[in-house]
Amino acid sequence: MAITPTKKIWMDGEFVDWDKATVHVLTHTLHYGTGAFEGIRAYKTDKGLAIFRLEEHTKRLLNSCKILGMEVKYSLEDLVEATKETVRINDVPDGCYIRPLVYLGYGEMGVNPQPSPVNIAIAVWPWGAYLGDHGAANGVRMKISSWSRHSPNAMPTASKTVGGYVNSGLAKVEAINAGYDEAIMLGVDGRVSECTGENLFIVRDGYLVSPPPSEAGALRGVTLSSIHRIANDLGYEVHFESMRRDDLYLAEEAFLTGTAAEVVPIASVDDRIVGDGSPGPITLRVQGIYNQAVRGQLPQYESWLTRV
Ligand code: PPE
Repeated sequence: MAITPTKKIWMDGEFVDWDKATVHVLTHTLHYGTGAFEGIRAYKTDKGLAIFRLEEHTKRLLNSCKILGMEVKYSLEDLVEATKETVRINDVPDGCYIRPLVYLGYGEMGVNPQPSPVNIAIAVWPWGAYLGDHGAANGVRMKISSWSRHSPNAMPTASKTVGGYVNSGLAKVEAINAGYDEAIMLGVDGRVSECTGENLFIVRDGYLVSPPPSEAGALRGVTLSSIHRIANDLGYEVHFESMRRDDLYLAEEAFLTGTAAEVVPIASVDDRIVGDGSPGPITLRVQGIYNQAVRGQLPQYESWLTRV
């Protein structure tokens, strides 16, 4: 997905022109993958731009760094402020995607990440529907990947680790090349984990089911937790249960959740049609509420928004 440049990128406390926001080719993270990132969205609301669940995302960024043993010299409050400032300074009236990145900079080579400087950048740009407008409206075609999700003892799955996305990239390419929209990955034990950049839910017997994040080696999604709350508020039970691929094949409804993707119905899994192939009623209800909540249209979810 092509990037539309904005004006400035925050780099270690300073705003740098978009075109000048570059790093040396011997930047440690570029070679060895130790780094962490976040994906956040700011939406247009009646009262100006609002960032969705900024604190939760920033906290997860710091937690990712903690897991990787990277010491960040900025506090949660500093990074929250820097993110707001970056959105403010760039001209994005219709909202934007926000990408904070903590990376190991230039100065040391060799696998040991410890001696390298810890740098941070925050960039924003307008980003449309991650899996396409057609997918968000009509559902996407999923393929179970032949690539397993990381085993949590090989790669910490609670951290949004830069290098961890090689696994996602392999699965994504395999799915796209086979004619699908997105991949679902199973853990090494064959249980359903998550998608390349999204969590997933199914509907079974009228309640929502999602794999338990730690056990399934899935990221603890901020969108997932938002959907959990929205579903409960609508009167639907949410269960975290491990599932196998046949649970996906037999789901009454299924959808995926992520900051970039938002809430996207799943039309089929390995060519088995989910439900009648069109977005199910529960999926449409939670998707509708989510789309309103992020845009500040529902007072009960106002605490999720940070006005900029
Ligand atoms: N699992 C993975 C592996 C993942 O990368 C994401 C977010 C999620 C689940 C959902 O988490 P949350 O956004 O907190 O609900 N993926 C980000 C990266 C997308 C990209 O291509 O880059 C995102 O959605 O911002």
